[in-house]
Amino acid sequence: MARHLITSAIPYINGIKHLGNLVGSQLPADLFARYHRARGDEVLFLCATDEHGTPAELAAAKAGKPVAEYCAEMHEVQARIADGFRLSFDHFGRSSSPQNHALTQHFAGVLAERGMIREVTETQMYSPTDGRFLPDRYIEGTCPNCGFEDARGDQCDNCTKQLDPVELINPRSVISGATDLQMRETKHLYLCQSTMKEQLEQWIDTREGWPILTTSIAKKWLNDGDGLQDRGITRDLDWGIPVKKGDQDWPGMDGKVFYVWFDAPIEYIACAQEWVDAGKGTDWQRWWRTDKGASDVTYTQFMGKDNVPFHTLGFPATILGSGEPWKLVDYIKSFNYLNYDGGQFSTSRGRGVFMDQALEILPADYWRWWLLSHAPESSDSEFTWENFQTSVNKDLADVLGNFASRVTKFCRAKFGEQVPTGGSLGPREDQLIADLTARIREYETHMAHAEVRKSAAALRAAWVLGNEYLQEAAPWTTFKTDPEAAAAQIRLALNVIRLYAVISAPFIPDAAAQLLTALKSDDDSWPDDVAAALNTLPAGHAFEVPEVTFRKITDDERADWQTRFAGKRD
Ligand code: B3M
Ligand code: ZN
Repeated sequence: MARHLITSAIPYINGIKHLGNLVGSQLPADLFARYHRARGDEVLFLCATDEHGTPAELAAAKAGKPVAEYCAEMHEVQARIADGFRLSFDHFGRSSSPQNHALTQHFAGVLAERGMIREVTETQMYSPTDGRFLPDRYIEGTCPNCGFEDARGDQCDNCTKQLDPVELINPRSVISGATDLQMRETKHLYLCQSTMKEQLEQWIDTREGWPILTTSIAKKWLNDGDGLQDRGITRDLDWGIPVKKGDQDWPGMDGKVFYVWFDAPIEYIACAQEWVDAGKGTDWQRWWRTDKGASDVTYTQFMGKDNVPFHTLGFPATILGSGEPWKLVDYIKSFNYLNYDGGQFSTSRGRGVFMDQALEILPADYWRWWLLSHAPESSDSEFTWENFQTSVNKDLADVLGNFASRVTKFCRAKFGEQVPTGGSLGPREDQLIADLTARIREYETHMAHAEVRKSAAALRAAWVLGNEYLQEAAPWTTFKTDPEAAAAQIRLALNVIRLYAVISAPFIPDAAAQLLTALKSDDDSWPDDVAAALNTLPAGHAFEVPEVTFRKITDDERADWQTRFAGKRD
């Protein structure tokens, strides 16, 4: 049995994500996980919340809550919404878990022992009033470039210039507003990834079939400017994983924590430990340690393009640098951005649809279908309400939903609510079976390569075949002259509905389950042999006409939603 380890980039804890975030990692990862489970493969699908770093501290301060409490609450919120979208994580962990603390400190200890970490003394802004060093985002002041008064230490939001906090005019502490800031010396740790340039380059060059988006970003970081830089892996924050060498204190590192991008990918591993500790699994090492059975695992990561450098260089540097037998990623699937209605999604301005809002207005499957069938793979893509309305109404309501509804209703009217008996299949039916087989094999090929849009197109094409068949065979006409032949056509069509439910489940799990329930079938085995699969429901098998599987989106709704999500979230 093939074994697939699948991870989605772990979303930041501060706030609810928008649909662009969803389609950039969690949703396609879920599609892939569901598909492999449906094929009978063994799957471990992991995700978590990314809980450290300045954004978490700042968001908690804004919410007026202790950061640990804020993170615990937001984790629950994100878990509930993920559930609403039917994201089928085997475990949804937390990067602040004790498991990740221990593992991150372990990696730092091993890397230090192997000479992969150096200590660097730097000068940094210190606030006597706050009694701490201030990270870039904790300092604001006037932009030297445009005069904007609330420029952040790392960047001016007004003119977008990247800044160093020392360049700010009249710098002040974001925490207390104190202006008596001083430059003081402090020590930080750097991961010596520059020494691993050749090893990383060689590894990337030998990956086969990786998306161009992934390798081109990795190569750019390897070779641009001065090439791969050593990376600071510590920060002056209260919230985070305390800097230690394994379980030993690290002299001179009191009060410092690891940089969020050092510990976040390690959570992919820690999450598997959390999964075991939560009683959901028994052995995490056979997924993660090549000396403990993980060498036959295929590991696929899903993420947005901005996360690629950390996964092609940063995390592999941690893994390879440790010299320990950890499983390295086999395939990195990355995505471009999804734009929103002529602009960008904006969390700060509340522009676009956020995950909680999406579920308030329509069931998960509508969103899943649109997002996946328009996934920003080869380039950025755009969400427009017109396009959303058209796709849902056409693909889901007119094609798939309508097929299921026409066939079952016709059967009920003429033969009753059971699969009709009699008649036999002719050349037209053989052709349908052959065409479906071709589409399904195509779908499998695209899925195997995590080609999301192409998989959606193949699936849609399979749905269309059913409608075309129905149109041509016209059982309602056949019935008048040859009821036996119509019975055979409808028997096949009912089986096609079941087949659609099975192959569509990775995209639209709720609708698929609803169709199987209506057909009173619990056989969701994959149609390796399509002809055989179309004999699953025998003559005489009882079924029910399903409730409306997909309803249409009206023009009024479309116009209403367009206005509602144009700006400021209420
Ligand atoms: N939290 C960034 C993001 O959500 C970051 C991903 C971490 S993956 C280890 O886009
Ligand atoms: Zn500026």
